[in-house]
Amino acid sequence: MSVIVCFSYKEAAMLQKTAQLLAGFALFTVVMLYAQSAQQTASAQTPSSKHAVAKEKRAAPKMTNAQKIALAMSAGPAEIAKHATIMDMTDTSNAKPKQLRAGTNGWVCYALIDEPMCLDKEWQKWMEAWMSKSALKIEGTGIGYMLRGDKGASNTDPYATAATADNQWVVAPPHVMVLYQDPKMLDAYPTDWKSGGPWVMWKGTPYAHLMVPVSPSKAATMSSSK
Ligand SMILES: [Cu+2]
Repeated sequence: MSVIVCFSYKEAAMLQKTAQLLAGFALFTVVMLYAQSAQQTASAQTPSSKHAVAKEKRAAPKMTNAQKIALAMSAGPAEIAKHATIMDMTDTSNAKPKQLRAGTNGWVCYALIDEPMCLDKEWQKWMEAWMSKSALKIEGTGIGYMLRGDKGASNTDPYATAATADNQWVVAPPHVMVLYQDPKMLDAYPTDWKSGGPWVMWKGTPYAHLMVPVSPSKAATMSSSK
């Protein structure tokens, strides 16, 4: 009896152990299945986010240096652009423009998507000051060319990146830009861009300049209301 008891006790203990083991195994299995499904979910997400990144890269224009140089040169008169230094500013996430070609005439043409420009020395100083939001001292007349027009800017806020209800968003036609050593010269012109004639952009800021449309076919337009 004692043996039997002992046996059955042992048996019971074994059964208990087995049950514990089974329960433990079941729990282990559940945990493993859960982990596996979580892993599958994660791996299911990985390719799609990779895909999104690839898509984004595809959307950004992949230009050769020759295309960037052609873009930059299209902003100015051929005789000026031909001998100008070319700077790459197609990658707006990269704050530092990269030189693509050295020039000989003191002009710099910038490869900017949808708004290339060719700038003389005074305008280059202007560009540096504007980009670094620093003071600017104009020491002579400055001429800049944007013969392809631009993709839009606020007429009042030099750092606006999109149209708002009251920032006078202007998409300019092909134009020449003028800087005066004496900024009071700008007072002779209106700030109204709708007449088709020259107007002052960013009046009252250190970066105020004259915009002179050179294309009669396209008047300056405004993409926001009024
Ligand atoms: Cu301009």
